[in-house]
Amino acid sequence: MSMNVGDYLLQRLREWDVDHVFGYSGDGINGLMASWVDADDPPRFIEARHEEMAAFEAVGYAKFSGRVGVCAATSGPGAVHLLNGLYDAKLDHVPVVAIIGQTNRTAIGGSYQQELDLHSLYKDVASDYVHTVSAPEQLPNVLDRAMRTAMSAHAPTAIIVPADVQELEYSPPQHAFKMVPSSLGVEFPTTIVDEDALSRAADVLNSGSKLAILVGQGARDARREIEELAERRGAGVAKALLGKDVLPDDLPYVTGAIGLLGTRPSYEMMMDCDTLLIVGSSFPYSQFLPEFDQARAVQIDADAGRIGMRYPTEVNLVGDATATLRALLPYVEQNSNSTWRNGIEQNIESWWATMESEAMVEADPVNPMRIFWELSSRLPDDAIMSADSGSAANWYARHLRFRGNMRGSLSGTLATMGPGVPYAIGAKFAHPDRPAIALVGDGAMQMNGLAELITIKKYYEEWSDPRLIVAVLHNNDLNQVTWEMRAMAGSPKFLETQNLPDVDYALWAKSLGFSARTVTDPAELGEAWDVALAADRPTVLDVHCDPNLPPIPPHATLDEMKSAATALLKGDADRWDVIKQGFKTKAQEFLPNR
Ligand SMILES: Cc1ncc(C[n+]2csc(CCOP(=O)(O)OP(=O)(O)O)c2C)c(N)n1
Repeated sequence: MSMNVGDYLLQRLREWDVDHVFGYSGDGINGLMASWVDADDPPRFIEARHEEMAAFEAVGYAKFSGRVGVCAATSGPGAVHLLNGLYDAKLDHVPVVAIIGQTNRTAIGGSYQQELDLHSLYKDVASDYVHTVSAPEQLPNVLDRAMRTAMSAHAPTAIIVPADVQELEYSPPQHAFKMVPSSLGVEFPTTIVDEDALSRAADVLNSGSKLAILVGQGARDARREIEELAERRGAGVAKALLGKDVLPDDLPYVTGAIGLLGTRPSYEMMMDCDTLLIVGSSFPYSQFLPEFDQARAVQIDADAGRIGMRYPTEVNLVGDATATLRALLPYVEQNSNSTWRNGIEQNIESWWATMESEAMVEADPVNPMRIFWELSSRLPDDAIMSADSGSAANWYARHLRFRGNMRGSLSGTLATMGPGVPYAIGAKFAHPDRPAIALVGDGAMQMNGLAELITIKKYYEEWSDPRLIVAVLHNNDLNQVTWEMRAMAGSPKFLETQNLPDVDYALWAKSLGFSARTVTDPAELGEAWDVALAADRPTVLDVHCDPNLPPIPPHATLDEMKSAATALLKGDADRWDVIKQGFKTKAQEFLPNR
């Protein structure tokens, strides 16, 4: 039976085990969609409300499944809309393949309708691989390379298929001149450096008595090995934001997040350690790592191009995190001195007590930290969390205690607003049997989340576990930036840019048939979470929370404090509430519960 290029493209995706393609229609991909009409799933076409959301869903799917995310969009505007989601993939090193339409070959170069120079447009975002299929014989190779390159470079790649090419009869590459054959699949090596390098690395780690370990998303499969190393050396472990789910927070030596959104125990551990091991992280803020001459350091990373550039490390081991740690462990000596480790454990214990007191500080009406605190103890062991960029990212990083097999992610490097809800949708397609929870500011909700609730409505009945909870931090403020302006620019809140129009998020959710609840009393929060976690459908929790609690890091510099004070003196509309709430919150760090 003859097949056209669109049919073959779907067949090839199926052969690559692609289950879902997140996208949006348009005549640039009409041929492909026509093929979908007759094709059996997989792959299933999942339609978002906007191509940027489709790209975020592909990124969320890839992050939570460990597989390649695939998205599709029409030429011109559809291709433009995908870009922010693809940049999110690029910066967080996530494998995503974008399939994009283009005007017919006969019109290319003719300033035709919806014709853009897609190669120039995608040159940066898909710098690892972007090509146009202009003849059917090219297709297997271009698609297969896009898949393999996305996997090996952990990056977005793109294939452009003009609309008329999608409808051409497919003919495979011949055993002939100027033909490029192709093949499916790829097996990656497990790289480990040689014994001499392992022994040099171990010498560094064995030389100190105060080891700090920093893990990132590249250490995800190495949980057991990191635990063993930390136990043997009496070390503490801090987690970069994208590595929050690498180790559970109930291990007594896990200090939690690091950096601007980080914890005090992580900060203090880095300031006091004498040896440092970085595994699978490219955490960029060196001011949160030890002073450059303070610690002897080793780094393990799969990518030689990104190792040794965040700290003056003595030994850089390029290799798979799990295999390298396994090979390194026999060289690592037992540290019998437990003083360092005991100090870290005490810091962590009092830190969590402080977090609880901060979350319980009275606010007007709800303290946003309490949303996270009440959720934390109720989280099912298999929950998948997403957080949006905004104040939610701070509370996600600091207040959620991960246990069991919990997963979580956010836009770590692009730090774009908008992926909270679509990531959770991607998570549900990756794991329909697990609950997903999106923690999202009202600005992000107005930007993307409200529309994407419609996508949830379209699909949730297919998920074996229909729980997808969206918690909205309803503060009528673009709060994170309001605080950045105060703390960094010494500028008062600019009402014109920072205040948001009031929206009834629960009402909108109810109109879609979801379970929904508006929370204005902190005492109701626990029960609201219980009901949402027991629901037989998606839930929106619209929590009216106080914008005047500063998402100030526990180690805010004196300059930042002075800037914030100056901003308030300059006539910030919320100054008295800010002063009151800021003082009450900060005071918890110094109260006896520490
Ligand atoms: C696409 C995009 N636009 C703007 C920003 C800058 N920005 C970062 S956080 C933020 C405020 C987010 O407000 P909201 O979603 O309401 O959350 P809140 O901080 O108020 O909790 C803004 C404007 C961004 N990161 N991404």
